[in-house]
Parts: sequence; structure tokens; C-alpha cells
Amino acid sequence: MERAGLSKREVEDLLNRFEQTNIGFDSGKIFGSMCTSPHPFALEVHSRFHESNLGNPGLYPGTVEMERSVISMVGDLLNLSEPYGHVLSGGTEANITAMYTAKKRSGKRSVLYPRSSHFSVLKAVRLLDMNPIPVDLDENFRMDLGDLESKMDDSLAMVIAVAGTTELGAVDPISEISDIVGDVDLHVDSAFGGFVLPFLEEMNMVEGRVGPWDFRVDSVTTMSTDPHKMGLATIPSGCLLFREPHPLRHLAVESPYLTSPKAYTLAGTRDSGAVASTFATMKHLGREGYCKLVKRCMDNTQYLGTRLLELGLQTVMDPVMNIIAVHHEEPQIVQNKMAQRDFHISKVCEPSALRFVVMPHVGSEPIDRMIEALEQVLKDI
Ligand code: 0PR
Repeated sequence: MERAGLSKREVEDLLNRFEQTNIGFDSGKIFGSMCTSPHPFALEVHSRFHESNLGNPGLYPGTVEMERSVISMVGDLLNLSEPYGHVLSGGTEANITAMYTAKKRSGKRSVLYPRSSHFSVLKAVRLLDMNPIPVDLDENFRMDLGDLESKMDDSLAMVIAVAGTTELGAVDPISEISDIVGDVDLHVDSAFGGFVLPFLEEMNMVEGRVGPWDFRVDSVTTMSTDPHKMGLATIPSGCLLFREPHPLRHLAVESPYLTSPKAYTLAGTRDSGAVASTFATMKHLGREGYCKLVKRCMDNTQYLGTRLLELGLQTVMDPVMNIIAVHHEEPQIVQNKMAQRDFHISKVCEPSALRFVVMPHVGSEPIDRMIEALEQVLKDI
């Protein structure tokens, strides 16, 4: 560190250099991210509330109220009229927290999860010293019910299902899973789907393809949903919702020298600007705003699907959400060669495929430019 600080101008020069090496969403080059540019209002609100740290809630009753309101609005999206929970740093912290409460509540260690689960489940398994039992997928890349049934036993703390898988956007059959799990805690990871599926349902765009996937299903005990993905809030914003308040007591730790007697989240000091930004964005966009956003992403997903088909690439599954994957034998090579051309796509390992997430920053022009590059890359390999 310098002894005498640099002038702001000098630091600006450094920042500019770093900024130039980063890839912005507005470049139209990012096709493999589940995040996007936050709503401009979200950014503005974030910086206004950045110091109202919910790690010390007694000082910030206004931000506490915004957090309650966010949990209640997300509860409304996920069909739970009286939700409990918090705004956390994202889907990883939400999954870890849900699994921790299930382990504490049950006194058991095993967790069943589909092979399509996000890797944060494995992080949680390691941190919490749990026993991981992966469940196979069926031909539609959803949790296989027969395999689930055969793996149920008395050692289970939790079953995890996914409503919107990271790689393909598949939605597990939550009602059918619920019939099998009995009174074992059932967590639905809708980190991505939570801000997509409610609006697809509202626009009748998934009728007959996706059954009830949220708290409408009685045995769902917890759900996670990230406003910092399709919710257009700033990072870090991920919600964990509990159907009942009592599991929260397993999280409670005495915090005697702070303004509230107990703390309930893994993080101490919390970036609560994101809580305010989430509140403001949800209030401002409303259901109509999110429906428009999701419709636009789905239209662009369809357009991308058509363009990929023109290149002779076959989709792995008909997209339910704004994620599309096409079969390819060498996705890593294609991904690397596309990156050399400054287009950032992603891949699926099983089945071997190229993956594209059609976030709000992915419009038809970026799609056309990316397809042009992809056509060249496919010719070259
Ligand atoms: N659960 C599911 C179903 C997810 O898709 C993700 C994230 C998580 C949990 C974890 O959420 P956090 O990353 O908020 O903790 N899926 C994305 C992924 O791993 C995260 C991401 C976002 C990756 C933006 C890249 C990126 O540019 O692909």
C-alpha cells in the first residue's frame, strides 16, 4: 500500500484500466450468465441505503421493514401468504441455510438431491458434514421418481428439488416428489426460476408442462429465490423463505452487544443496499413489469433456438425458461474458441452441450453477432 495516498485522478486511471478488462453485460457478449445489469433504479437505491446494515437491525427499522416486505412479496410470487425468512447473499447462502436448519431440526445427516442440482448443494454438504445422495434424472432431465423412491430411508434430513435447473432450466415434478418424501423437509431451489416461473404461469406459457412447483405443494418447507438474477435487483440479493417460523430458532445466535438480542443469518454485517434495491425494483416493476421482461426473454430464447437450428444444432430439451442448450461433442473447445472471439457462452457436461442463458441483456442483435461468430467457430473445428 502507498504511504501517501494517490490522488483521485490517479486512482481513476487505475480503475479505468481495470474496468476496461471487465466484460460488461451491455457489451452484448455475455451469453452464459444468470445475472444481468440491474435496473437503473435498483442501482440508485442500493447506494442510497448501502450503510443500513441489517447485521445491526435495531439501528435501521426502515430497512428491516423493507426486508419483511421483500419476503412477503416473494412469498406472494411463491404462493405462501405468511412467509418467514431473510434476504441473504444469494442462492448459495440460501441452500446452505436451508440444509443447516433441516439437519438441526431432524438430527439426521443425509440429503437427497437431483444430479441437476447447483454445486452450492455440494458446498453445503461439505460444510455441514452431511451425507450426499444424488438422485438420477429421467429422460426429461427432471428428478427420476423411481430412483428417488428407491433411495428414501430413515437417515434423511432433507430432500432438495430444483425449479429451474442451472444448466437447462428444467423443473422437477414437485407434487410427485412431495407424495414420496412424506414428512422429510422438502427444499425447492428456485434461485433462477423464482423470478421466471410465476410470470410464465401468469401468461399461460407453461400450461401442461410445469405442475405446481412452489408452496402450493403442501410438503414444501423452504424455498430459495434470487432477486439478483431475473429480479433485476443488485447483487447480493437472495431470498430464503420458510413455511413455518420454528426452524428459524435453529439459526438463532445470541448477539448481546448489538441492537437485537439474536442474529439469524450466516453473515454478520450484511449488504443491505441490495435489500432496498430489491424492494424498490419489485415495487416499481410489479407483476406487469416482470411479465413483460420474461416475455421478451422467452421471445429471444425462441429466436436464438431458430438461429441455432439453422446452424444444424439440436436442442437438448424444448426450453421451459430462458435457458437453451444444444448438443455438441466438444463444448469446451467451442467455448474457448468463442471466448477468443470475445463471446462468452457456457457448456453442459451431461449431456455434452453448449448452453446459452437469454438474460434481458441478450437481444436479437447480440444474438445475430454471436451466431455469426459461432458459425465460423463451428466451421473451423
Ligand atoms: N441454485 C441454482 C439453481 C443456481 O442456478 C445458482 C446459481 C445457485 C443456486 C447459487 O446462487 P448464487 O450464485 O447466487 O449463490 N447459478 C449461477 C451459476 O452457477 C450463478 C452465476 C451467476 C454464475 C452469474 C455466473 C454468472 O455470471 O451458473
